Amino acid sequence: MTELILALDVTEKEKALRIAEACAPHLDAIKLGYPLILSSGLSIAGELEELDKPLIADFKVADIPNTNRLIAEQVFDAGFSSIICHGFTGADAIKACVDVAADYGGSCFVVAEMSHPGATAFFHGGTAEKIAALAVECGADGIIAPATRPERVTILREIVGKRKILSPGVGAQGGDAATVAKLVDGIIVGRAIYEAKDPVTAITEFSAVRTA
Ligand code: 3DU
Repeated sequence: MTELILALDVTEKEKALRIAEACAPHLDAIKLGYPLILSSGLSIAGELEELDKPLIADFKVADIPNTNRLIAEQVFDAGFSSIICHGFTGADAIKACVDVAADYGGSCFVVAEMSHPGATAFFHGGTAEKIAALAVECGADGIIAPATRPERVTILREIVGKRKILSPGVGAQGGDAATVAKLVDGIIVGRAIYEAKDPVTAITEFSAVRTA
């Protein structure tokens, strides 16, 4: 089974809450990032709590270990169950997020390779592989890898083994849900759901991956 994670990048709070509630029966987790948090505040996490779905904080944390720790503590105090950090910052910075996640009984995912076209400039040439290995070494729960490049996901899977791979880039960015779902533990879908005329119909189509 592959999890279906909704990327709730909706900057209008009431609309975000409405979509989350309507889609909740068809999803496994909700990922919140800067667009919604900056427009609605961190307290939106508390308002989503009643849906009883894990909340993933996609802040792609990328600072020194102490600042990463302070950010991660805010995230878990707000009610999130997972945090996403960058990995190019190195082992100590990753570890800071992993350690806070463990303290709260949560999880930490490390961005190994991004999904947009420009990501190849820095993530290719061995960097994504190094980050994935570092994520494992630091005890992270998994990595983020691009649905837009299934062949890269396969390479990164070799490195992370049974650790989780969550994969954004399905739908609006061109990634194919069924193809990537076979390779990863969770697909992350945003615009293809929340920009659809009927988000519930849209998410129902993606939710086939949950039973495949
Ligand atoms: O393209 P979508 O609208 O389905 O949204 C994808 C989400 O995943 C969005 O929140 C984006 O910030 C996040 N993401 C990527 O798209 C690619 C990455 O490498 C990492 C995160």
